[in-house]
Amino acid sequence: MVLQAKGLSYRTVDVTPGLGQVDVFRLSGQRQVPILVDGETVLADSSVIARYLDAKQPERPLVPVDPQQAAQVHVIEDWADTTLARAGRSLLAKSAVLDADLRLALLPNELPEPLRQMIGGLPGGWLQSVPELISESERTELQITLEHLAGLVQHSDWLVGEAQSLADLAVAAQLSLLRFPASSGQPLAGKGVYGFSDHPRLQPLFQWRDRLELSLIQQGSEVF
Ligand SMILES: N[C@@H](CCC(=O)N[C@@H](CS)C(=O)NCC(=O)O)C(=O)O
Repeated sequence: MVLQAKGLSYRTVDVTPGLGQVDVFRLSGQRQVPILVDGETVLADSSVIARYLDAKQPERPLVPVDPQQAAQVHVIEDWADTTLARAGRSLLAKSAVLDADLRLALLPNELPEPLRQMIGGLPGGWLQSVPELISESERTELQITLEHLAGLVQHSDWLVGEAQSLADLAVAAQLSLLRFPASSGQPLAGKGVYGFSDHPRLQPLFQWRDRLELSLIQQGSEVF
């Protein structure tokens, strides 16, 4: 999203969990994605990558010059990368356990059919006993915060100030765990965490995320 926002040309490489992470480790010394490879420079961690790209391509700054706004962007980005990311991952994992359709949609396309059928057919009763990874109060807090954000984006397209910032991209990216965007393609698009993805008060937030994605495609086509 940052590369698109910056109008920088890039190539993405999908990483298969497990084996594919060996290459990630060899390149970056750690196993998580995303990593950025820019010539001799290899960077891990989305925040580090975003700041590197912002410095490399100062047009359309993602961290505002105004120190007060820059601080707001930092706080929102950090919340999105930690609290929202953790909650999103936990809720999605639990939903995938309970919902065979979602579970199948999340599987890589190249997975052999017999394995796909086995994973899709795991018995619901046994799976129901998988514990919640976040507490009920964390879930409620998340719902309240997301409703605040939904209210905010009904008044402005940007979470901070009068321009797109890293805050918008960080929140939009993590919202994908709760309701997959059109760019996820079929069969994932529109699926997500039951209770969030379909919550009426959160729809303005997902619609904002969808608008943002579309505008990023436009910005990405204006490569510098
Ligand atoms: N703080 C990191 C978190 C990266 C992260 O959580 N990556 C996940 C996928 S979104 C991952 O690679 N998980 C595989 C693993 O931990 O082995 C960032 O913002 O880039």
